[in-house]
Amino acid sequence: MRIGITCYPTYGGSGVVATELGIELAALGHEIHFISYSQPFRLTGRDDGIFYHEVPVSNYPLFEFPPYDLALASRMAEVAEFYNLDLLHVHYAIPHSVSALLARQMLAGRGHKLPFVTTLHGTDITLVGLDRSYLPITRYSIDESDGVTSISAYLKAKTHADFGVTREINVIPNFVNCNLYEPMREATKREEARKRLAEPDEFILMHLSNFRPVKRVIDAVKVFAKVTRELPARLVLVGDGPDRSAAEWLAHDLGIQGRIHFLGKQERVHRLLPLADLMLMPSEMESFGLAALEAMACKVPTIATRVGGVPELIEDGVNGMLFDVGNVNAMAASVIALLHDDERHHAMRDAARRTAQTRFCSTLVVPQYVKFYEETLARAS
Ligand code: GMT
Repeated sequence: MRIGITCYPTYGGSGVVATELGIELAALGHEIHFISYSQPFRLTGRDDGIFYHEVPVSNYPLFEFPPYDLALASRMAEVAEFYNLDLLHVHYAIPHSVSALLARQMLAGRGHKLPFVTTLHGTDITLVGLDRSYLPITRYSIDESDGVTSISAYLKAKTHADFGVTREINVIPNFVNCNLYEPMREATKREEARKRLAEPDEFILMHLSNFRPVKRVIDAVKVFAKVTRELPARLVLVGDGPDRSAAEWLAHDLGIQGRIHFLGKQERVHRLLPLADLMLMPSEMESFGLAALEAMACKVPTIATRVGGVPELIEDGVNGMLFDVGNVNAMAASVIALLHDDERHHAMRDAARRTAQTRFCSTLVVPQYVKFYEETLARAS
C-alpha cells in the first residue's frame, strides 16, 4: 500500500506512534509518505520506502493566524495525487482529520478516491477537542473519517460519551518495538553505562515526558525527594517542556538538585530506559501512557497514576503500581518498599517485559493497522 501519514512532528506520544508505525510499515514493504510541517523527530531518514513532504505555511500580514490546516489539506491532496496514495492515516484529530477530509473532497472531484483513517490519541478528545470552538468540527471529521481507531478502550468510550459519536471505533493500542526497546543483556555493560548517571550502589528512577502540566513532573520530583531521604538514589528526567524550570526550582529549593539529572530532549531513549530501576509517570491523565510501555519493554516497571487507559497496560502490583493522582506520599512509600525487596522488584521487572512482549510488541499490533487499512479500503471502494 502507499500510505500518507500526518502527525505532530515534535515531541509527543502521538508523533512517536505515527513515526514508529511508518517505519514498521515501510519495513513490511509499504510505501510511506509523511506529510507535516517538519520532519518527525524520530525519523532519521535511514529507512527505505519512507518519504517526507514538508507543508509550507506561508504568512501574510493579513493572517494573524496562518491557516496551517488549509496548507496541510493542499499538500495532502498534492502528495496523494502525485504519488498515487491509497489512503491517508492522520494521528490526532485536530486539525489533521479536518484537513484530510478536505483533501479527500478535493480529489473526489477529479476521480481519485482518497479514504482516510483517523487515530485518536488523547487530548484531541479529552481536552482540546472538548473546547466548544473545536468540538463540532472535530466530531464532524470523526464521523466523516473512513475509519477511526483509538489507542485504548478508555478513549473509545470517552469519544462515544463526550462527543456523542456513535460510529464504530476500533481500539488498536500503542505498541513498542521489543527488539529495540529491550533490557541490556550484559550486566557488565549495564553497570558501565549506569556509572554515567549514578554511583554503583544507587538506584535510578526515571521520568520521560514532554513536561506539560498534565504530566505532573513536579510530583515526580516530590516523590524522589522522599525516596532519596531513605535510599541512595538518583532521578533522571528525560524531556523538556513548560514545567521544566518549575521542576528545576523545586529540586533547588529541596536541596536535591545535585541528585537529579535533567537530560533534556533525547533521541535515543531506548538506550537510557534500560538503565533505570523504576519509571515515574504521575500524570493527571494518560489515554494510554506510551512512556510506561517503552520502559516496561526494557524491564522497567512504572509507578503510575490510575487514570485514563493506564490500567489497560499496568496491572497494579504485578507489572507496575497504580496510585491516585497527586498521592506522592503513597507513591514514595511504595517505591521505597519495592526497592528494599529485591525479589519482588525482580518479579515486577520480569512481568513488565512480559506484558510488553505478549500484548504490545509492534509485531503484534502493526498487523492490526494493516488489516484495518485493508478493511477501510474495501469499504471505501
Ligand atoms: O493527547 C495528547 O496529550 C497528545 C499525545 C501526544 O502527542 O503526546 O499524547 C497521547 O497520545 C500518546 C500516544 O498515543 C499516549 O500514549 C498518551 O497517553 C496520550 N496523552 C494523554 O492522553 C495525555
